[in-house]
Amino acid sequence: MDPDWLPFHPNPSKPTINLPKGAVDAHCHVFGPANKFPFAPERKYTPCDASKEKLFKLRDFLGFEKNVIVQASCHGTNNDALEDTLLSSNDLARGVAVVSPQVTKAELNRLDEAGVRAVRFNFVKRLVDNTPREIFQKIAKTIADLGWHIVVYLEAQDLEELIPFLKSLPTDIVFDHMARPDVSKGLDSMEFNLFQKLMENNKFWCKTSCPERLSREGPEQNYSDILPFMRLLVENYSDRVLWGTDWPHPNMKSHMPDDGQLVNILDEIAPTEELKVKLLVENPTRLYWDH
Ligand code: 0GY
Repeated sequence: MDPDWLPFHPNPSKPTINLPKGAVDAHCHVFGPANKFPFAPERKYTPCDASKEKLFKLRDFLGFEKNVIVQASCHGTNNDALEDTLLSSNDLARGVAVVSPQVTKAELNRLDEAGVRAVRFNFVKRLVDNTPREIFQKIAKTIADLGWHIVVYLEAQDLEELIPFLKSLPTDIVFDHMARPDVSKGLDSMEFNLFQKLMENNKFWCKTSCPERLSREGPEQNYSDILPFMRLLVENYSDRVLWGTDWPHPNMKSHMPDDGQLVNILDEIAPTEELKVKLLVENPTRLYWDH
């Protein structure tokens, strides 16, 4: 792994809140193990192994029933580790793959059979090389036929330019980590207003996840500066929000979060049982299991 890599928390705390039955951790990853599933040569970072066994153990410990596992950039377009995890999950996991434009129908059908329900388009420059829009368009057309959707990872400052492209895509779109708002600009920034306007359109969903990446205040202050962004989205778009731990928290530099603390934050961003059930059970189930 990279010399400055921060491994995931070795013993997270037990959450003090009870999650609703059927709760889904809708954003997490598996890495390797590298001796079985090598990382991609074109990767921008080399993480520590984060196995399916560790992920499933954490799921049970935190009180989740299911996972949605997102293919991370360090595995490129080789989805073998993801597929292997889905196949050992007992139908308790679904996947978001990353595919090349050369992907065959047979490969897509195999991934679908394993539990993949979406592809991810990554626009974050420190993670991936630029992909031409025509390539994304081509992939989008192919996966739309399977009833899959598209997950996008981008940063707030790139949103405006991407809007026409995102609107042109033929499937529902899920934004990772609320399209990474800049917390220092506050709730009323041009970018966050634009994002909310986009969320008025039923085609768009978002994950109200990753306080540890977006907060400037950090864990000592319970990430309190980013929580109003999350709560606003959960309350205003309660039928199209998802939540995930982001375990094993790739590329964290400031600190490694305690996953139990992240779960407890759900009480702040989805303060009623009804909101929690939508965020953690109904919405991810509709998007990933009822298809
Ligand atoms: C995340 C965030 C990150 C990494 C990736 O694909 C990835 O490598 O998604 C990041 O570094 O911000 O969602 O895990």
